[in-house]
Amino acid sequence: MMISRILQKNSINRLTINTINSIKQSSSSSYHTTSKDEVVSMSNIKRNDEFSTLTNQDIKHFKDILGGDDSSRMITDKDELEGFNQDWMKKYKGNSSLVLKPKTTDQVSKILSYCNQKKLAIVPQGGNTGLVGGSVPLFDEIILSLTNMNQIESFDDVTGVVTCQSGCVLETLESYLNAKGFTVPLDLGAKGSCHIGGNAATNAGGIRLLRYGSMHSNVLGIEAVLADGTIMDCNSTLRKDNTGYDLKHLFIGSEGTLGVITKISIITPPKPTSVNVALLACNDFNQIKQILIKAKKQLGDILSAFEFMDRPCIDYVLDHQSTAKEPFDKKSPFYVLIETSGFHEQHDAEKLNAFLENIMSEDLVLDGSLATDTKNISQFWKLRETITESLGKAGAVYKYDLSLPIDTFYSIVEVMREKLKDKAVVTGFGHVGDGNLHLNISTPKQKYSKEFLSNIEPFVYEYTSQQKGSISAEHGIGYMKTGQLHFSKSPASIQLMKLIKNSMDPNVL
Ligand code: 2HG
Ligand code: ZN
Repeated sequence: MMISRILQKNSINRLTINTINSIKQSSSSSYHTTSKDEVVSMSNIKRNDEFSTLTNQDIKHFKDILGGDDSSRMITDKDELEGFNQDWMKKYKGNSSLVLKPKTTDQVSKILSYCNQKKLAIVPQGGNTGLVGGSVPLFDEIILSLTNMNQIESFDDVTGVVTCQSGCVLETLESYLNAKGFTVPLDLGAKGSCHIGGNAATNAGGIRLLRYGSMHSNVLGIEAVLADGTIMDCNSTLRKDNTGYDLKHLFIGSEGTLGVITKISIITPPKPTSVNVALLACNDFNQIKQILIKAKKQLGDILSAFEFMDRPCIDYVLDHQSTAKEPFDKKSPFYVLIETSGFHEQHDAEKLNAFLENIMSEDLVLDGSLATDTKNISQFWKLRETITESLGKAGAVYKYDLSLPIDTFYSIVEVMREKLKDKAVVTGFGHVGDGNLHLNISTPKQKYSKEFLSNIEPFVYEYTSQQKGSISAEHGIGYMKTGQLHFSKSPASIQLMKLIKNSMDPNVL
């Protein structure tokens, strides 16, 4: 029935759970910048007419499965469909006429089994916060929203393992765990909207990866429904289980191409009780590199985030966030945000202070400020976490999420500045502690344009490939990078992925 955009570019039919990764969506902020056109016209791929078109009889069948057709179970209203058909950047847009909102794994299984038999294309959708067009239809695929699958099922305070349905919002899960003295080992700007199932499906990274590792390290079990409706129960809560292939890992980061994740078990750590954040101003990227080396050695186990942003990022935040403040008296080319989290206030503070004194004495920073209380900590984080939203408010942004070697980490930003001159504002920020650069090329007050895109692609991908980096560090492939996988994966790897995909979803056309 379904086909992955990763593996076969020219097909519409896919089983793609939301590419959820970033963009905080709080009720007070809106991400929808005005009047952007789709950067990628859908005309270069054709709807495959071997797939069926939805009929009233199909809708009736779904109504029977879901136990009714009120808007909490399915959506057919044109206006309501709008938000499901397009991504938050208004960059990718489909034309679905039906959203299904199951509540149980059994309902998901019945829906997929029916779609498989009838050759109806389907796209799973979580919080729809992705950045690569992975969670919206390309054509008229049915949207399978996981929103109603939001129950937290169990928590074990000895092992720290929490089990929940995949549509649980990350922030809701975090609040639930905080009340028990635990925390989700994942934190993203999009936590207010993204779903834990989407986080797993896209192997979301975020700001805690440095401390706790990726979803591959923290997910113990997954229940997923395959394209033919088979319920695959890999939802173990065991820390150790060495019986054959560890199949849950197939679903993590597969962006829904192999199945719809319906349930998940995650091992969660105790919530740190002492948190400090330092904001530093630096003159060049080499200083950031030296500070990172020292932070790893001197802060060790209390280091929980190491983020950087260049000056243009700060300018965008100050322009678009009314409560953001210039952090220091003098502007600097670079800023580093270091977070420590631990359980011994005095010990953690001493460690951090010794580290800060050391980097100051070695002239690695121009200025610095330390926040130990919640209000100031969140002010510092705001400077980092609202960059994406602020860039989005300015106009069309071309986003590249790259893993690069630390020695050449920032060069691509400089190369692109040189290449584009005054045609765009080139910014760099991201999870430098994890070797992950977010290269954002902003064209204020402009719409997405294919012509402009040709100044950037395939150059950025070729450059990344030459550096032996990754063209997608954490945002996934989605629609955006379907044809670019070869820049980061060998032909043999792509071939094996196709084999896996085809064996799990034989209706690939
Ligand atoms: C972040 O780290 C997100 O803030 C978004 O991954 C990055 O907007 C981006 O390019
Ligand atoms: Zn990121």
